Amino acid sequence: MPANLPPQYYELERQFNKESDINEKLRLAKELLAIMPKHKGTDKLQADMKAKIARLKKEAEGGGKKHGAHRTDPHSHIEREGAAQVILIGPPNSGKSSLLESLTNARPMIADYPFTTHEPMAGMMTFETVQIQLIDTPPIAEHQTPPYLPNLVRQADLVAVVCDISEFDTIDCLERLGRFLEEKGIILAPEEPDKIENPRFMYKKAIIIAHKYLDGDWEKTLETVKARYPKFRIIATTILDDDSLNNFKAAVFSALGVMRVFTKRVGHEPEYSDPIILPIGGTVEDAARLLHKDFAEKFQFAKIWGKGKFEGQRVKNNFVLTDGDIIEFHI
Ligand SMILES: Nc1nc2c(ncn2[C@@H]2O[C@H](COP(=O)(O)OP(=O)(O)O)[C@@H](O)[C@H]2O)c(=O)[nH]1
Ligand SMILES: [Mg+2]
Repeated sequence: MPANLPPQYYELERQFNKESDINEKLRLAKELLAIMPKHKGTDKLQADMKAKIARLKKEAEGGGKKHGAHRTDPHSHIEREGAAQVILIGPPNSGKSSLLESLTNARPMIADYPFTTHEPMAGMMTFETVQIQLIDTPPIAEHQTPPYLPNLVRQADLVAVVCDISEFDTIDCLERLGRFLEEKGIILAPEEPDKIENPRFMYKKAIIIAHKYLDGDWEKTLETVKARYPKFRIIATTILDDDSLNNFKAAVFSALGVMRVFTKRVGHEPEYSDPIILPIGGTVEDAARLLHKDFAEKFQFAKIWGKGKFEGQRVKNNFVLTDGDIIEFHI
């Protein structure tokens, strides 16, 4: 009985055979199984693919390594620190490392020639007492992109695409980058969709950093970028202007879709230096759970101070918080 596989199966299989990163290979194997038509003619293929997936899973977890091949690259995961992880990606020389250096305590290599950055590097950026992790990466460029890069993009909470608007080929660079990620199953989007239309793709929220503004023919290029990507948040930055760097921080915070809630103990001032960070729309109970996993069951009620509330208003678990609220738990 013929297998009758759809054309995209063969395309995906080609990618699967080429791929050397173990986690990416595992993902592609799962996709291959998912799009395989399920009937008698594919019984054997399905069984083979399930066996492959089991083997790859073992390898990815570090066991069952064969011939020393397909080892997971140590760069394919960076431990998240702070409230969120934001990855800076872009073509060579666009200014990713310079942004990391200007915005965090990290000290990456910076030079006016491409491919200075060989490894990802993380640093912590502070926005109004919120700690956000930034990751600088090697460039995305034809045949030179490190195989672990798509994995890092998948794991990040937000993608900041850094392009150089003092150059003439900004749009080409952005389009190439989009195509590269799409081939790896990632679609950069201005917002993550509520409903996934095609499970083959992972949608990642992204903002565009129009870097090196005030240089070259930047005004014209910025307009072109805005016209080409009308739905995306676009922030013009240069390391030479602190206001633009502050705009970057504010835009990242806003794009993350999170809010800060400050806690206070009864009879004490609020603790402004260490807010609880939770998704917009989060409730009193969510905040309690983030404070400690058992805490949500323990407290009787909470009091809230903030915009549009009575001072010290008494609220229940399901009360929806807003950015900047102060909360006092009563046990
Ligand atoms: N004019 C200008 N040059 C910049 C700016 N940011 C970085 N550069 C320069 O651009 C070059 C590439 O920077 P780098 O951070 O290494 O880019 P990366 O390859 O994307 O990491 C270096 O010569 C930097 O000094 C900026 O805001 N304005
Ligand atoms: Mg660099």
